[in-house]
Amino acid sequence: MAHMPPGRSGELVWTFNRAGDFDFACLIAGHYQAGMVGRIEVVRAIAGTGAPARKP
Ligand SMILES: [Cu+2]
Repeated sequence: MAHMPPGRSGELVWTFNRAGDFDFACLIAGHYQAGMVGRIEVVRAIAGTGAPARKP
C-alpha cells in the first residue's frame, strides 16, 4: 500500500505479468465508496518492440 500526504504527488510502479483488465481501488476507509476506483487494461507487447499487441 502506498500513502501520500494531501496535496502531494508521487509515483507507484505496478508490474503486470499477464495481459487483462484489472480493477484497482483506494483501500482507505470510505474512499472506495467515494469513487476512488479504476480499471487498468494491460496488453501484451510485441516481443522486442514494446509495441502493444492485440488484446487477449
Ligand atoms: Cu483514497
